[in-house]
Amino acid sequence: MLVRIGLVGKPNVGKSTFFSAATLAQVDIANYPFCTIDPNVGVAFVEARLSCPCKELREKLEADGRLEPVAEDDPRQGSLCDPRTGTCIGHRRSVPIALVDVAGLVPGASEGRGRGNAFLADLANSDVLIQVLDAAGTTDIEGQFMGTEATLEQAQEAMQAEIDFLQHELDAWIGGLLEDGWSRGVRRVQAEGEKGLISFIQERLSGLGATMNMVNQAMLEFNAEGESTQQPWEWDAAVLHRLGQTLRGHLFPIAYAANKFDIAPEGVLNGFDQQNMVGCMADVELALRRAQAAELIHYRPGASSFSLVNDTSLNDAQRKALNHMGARLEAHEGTGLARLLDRVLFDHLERIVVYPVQDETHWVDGDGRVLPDAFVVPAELQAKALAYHVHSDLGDGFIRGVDGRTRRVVGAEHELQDGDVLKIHAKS
Ligand SMILES: Nc1nc2c(ncn2[C@@H]2O[C@H](COP(=O)(O)OP(=O)(O)OP(=O)(O)O)[C@@H](O)[C@H]2O)c(=O)[nH]1
Ligand SMILES: [Mg+2]
Repeated sequence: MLVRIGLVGKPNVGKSTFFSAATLAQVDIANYPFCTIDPNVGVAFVEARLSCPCKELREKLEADGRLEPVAEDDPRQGSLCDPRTGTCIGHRRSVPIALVDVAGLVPGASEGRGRGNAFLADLANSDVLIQVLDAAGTTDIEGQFMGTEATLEQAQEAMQAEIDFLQHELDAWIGGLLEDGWSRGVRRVQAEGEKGLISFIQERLSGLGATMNMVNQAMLEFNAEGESTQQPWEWDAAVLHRLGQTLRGHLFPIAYAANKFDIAPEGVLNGFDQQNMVGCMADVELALRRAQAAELIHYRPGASSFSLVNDTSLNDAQRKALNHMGARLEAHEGTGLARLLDRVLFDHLERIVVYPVQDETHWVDGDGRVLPDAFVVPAELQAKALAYHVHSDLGDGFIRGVDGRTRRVVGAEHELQDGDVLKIHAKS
């Protein structure tokens, strides 16, 4: 199961542009609101933080004299692996994630405005949200162009308003689901105490992907805040709304793409939590990815420069456009998209990349493919749980694992680290 990232935000901020740039899927992009109606789902690739283990394989083979050093013109720049999905070039291994581009959200969606609850349902199964913001401040809260340039202050205020309104919509949505039949439902489980309450809430919110663990965490936080001295079945709408707010933080962690950064006022990110927000130029990324796909340029997503494949094959307009983008790319050290996805996947969601193999010596599968799989899994996943990720039979029959580097035998509960190579032995 791929990690699922939902792109949300008000209309016309560049969600579809971001989606299209990251997935290279063809979708509708237009400078008017509600261009996207049905959600687009696609696969994007994120570069693993650590080098692919095929780097170590190569080093060993070279040291043993069994392999020549990398040739200048090697298109794979030395990579030896054979990825089933994604690519590996210069030992930079890419791993897949699912991106969901949804319709623009307008204030009042939780009461059914715009696409209303259908929109919210599109997001329900996302592991994390990226809210795309208009950092240029040129559109109003419903995505209409205002026809004027924003000052720094106006742009920042508009961004804050966008952040607040998404949170508000999510809170109202969750609060509404809790309110529905609350006192009756909670009374039913009151004999079971706190545990009954937690499972009741989890059931109410299971459609949003709520797990017992998430609800547990949220309740700990809610109780610590001392929000209510009443019994849960007496909680009124206001208390439930506050509970909804606390739950929202656990159900829908949000990172921010401050998009249209190319035309945003200087310093627009100042004052925002920049661990959680990255300036983005989705349309520049899209243009570069397309130019790359058309073999006009060499560009690696995330890079702060690109090179021309063949200068003479370009017309003047293309050359001019590429020069312009090159300058922006350099000034902003990349378009921001790859940086944001990297942070969301590895920092927010604390995922790691691990490499299951069938042969712990040569790091190949049964068909001799070198390091075919790079799995994105939660940090410290246990060896047996990884076996289940590979195949349920492998999990059921798990006997032991073998660390591909140390060759040490590891048990079912062995916790995996980023970049681990693991052989799994199972009863067949
Ligand atoms: N200047 C600038 N314009 C951008 C950027 N990204 C997107 N745009 C433009 O913003 C407009 C809206 O883009 P879309 O991707 O259709 O926006 P959306 O958020 O999907 O809109 P809806 O589907 O209507 O909600 C288009 O004209 C894009 O070309 C960017 O980084 N910089
Ligand atoms: Mg769209």
